[in-house]
Amino acid sequence: PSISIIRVPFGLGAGRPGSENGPDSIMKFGLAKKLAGLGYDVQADSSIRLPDGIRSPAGAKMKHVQEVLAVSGLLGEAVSKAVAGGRVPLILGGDHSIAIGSLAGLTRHYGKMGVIWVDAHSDLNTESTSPSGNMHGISLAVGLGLSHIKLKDIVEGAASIQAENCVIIGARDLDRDEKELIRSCGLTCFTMHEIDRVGIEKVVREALQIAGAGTDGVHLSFDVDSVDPIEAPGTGTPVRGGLSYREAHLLLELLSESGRITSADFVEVNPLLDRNNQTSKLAVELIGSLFGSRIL
Ligand code: DIR
Ligand code: MN
Ligand code: MN
Ligand code: MN
Repeated sequence: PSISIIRVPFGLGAGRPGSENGPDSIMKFGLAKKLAGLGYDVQADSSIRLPDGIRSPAGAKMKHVQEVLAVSGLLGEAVSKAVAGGRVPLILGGDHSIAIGSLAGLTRHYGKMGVIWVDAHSDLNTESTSPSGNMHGISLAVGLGLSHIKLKDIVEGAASIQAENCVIIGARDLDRDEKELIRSCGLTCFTMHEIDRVGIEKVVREALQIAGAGTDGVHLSFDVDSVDPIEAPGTGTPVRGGLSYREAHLLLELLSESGRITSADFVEVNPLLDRNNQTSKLAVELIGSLFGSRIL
C-alpha cells in the first residue's frame, strides 16, 4: 500500500498565525519513517504553496477567501492525482480551511463519499452566520454545499458530500446557527456528551455505519483541537473537555481496523502555541494509529 503525504503550510483560514508551520513540524518528528516502518511506500515530497500575488480585498466579512480558494484548487488537484495513482492521500495542515481542497479533490473520484469530521467545533458556519470571519469555521459547510463556495468550482468534476453520510465526533463548542443546522440538515453529530455516555468505541462503530453504508470511500478530517488541550495544547482554538489521549488513539485504531478509511486530513497543529512540541509528536503518533500502529 502507498501513501502520498501532501503538506499544506497554510494558516490564513485561522484566526491566529502558526498552523502554517504544522506540516514541517509533524514531518520533523518522524512521520515518514513511522509510516515506512509500518510497511507503506511513502511519497512525501508534495507541498502546496500559496501562489504569489493572491490577496483578498481588505475589509470583507470573510477573511482571506481568495487565498483559501487558490490553495484549495492546488490541493484538490494534488489529492486527485494521488487517488488516480492508487495512493492514499494524507493531507497535513495547515488550518482546517484546507479540508475544502481535500474534499474537492476526493469527490472527483468518490461519487458517494462518507466523511468523519473529528473536531471540537463543527465548522458549519457559512458566510452569513460566521461570527469570526475565519474560513476554517466554514469548511464542512462548504463540503455539504451550504456555502456560496461550491466544491465543483474548486476542482472540475467535484461534487458536494451528502449530510446523511457525514458524522462529526468530539464537538463541544458550537455557534448558535451551527446548532440549528446540525438539528435540521441530516448529518450526525456525536458531541462529547455522547462520548461520555456511551464511550468512544460505540460512537466510532456507529460513525462507521453512517459514513460507510453504501459509500465508495470514507474521508477522515481530524482537527487536533478535538483532543483535550492537556494533551494537545499546540492549536489555535483549544477547548476544554476534549478527547483523552487514549480515546483519540482508540478512535484511530478502530478506524484503522475497519479498513474503510481512504484518505485523511490532520490539521490545526500550531507549533507556535505548543509546549515542547507535544502536539506535533502526538499528531505523528495518532497518524501511526490510523495506519496500523498497535501497542502489542
Ligand atoms: C468558530 C470557531 N466556530 C468560527 N471555529 C473553529 O470561527 O466559526 N474551528 N475554531 O476550528
Ligand atoms: Mn476544524
Ligand atoms: Mn476545531
Ligand atoms: Mn479550525
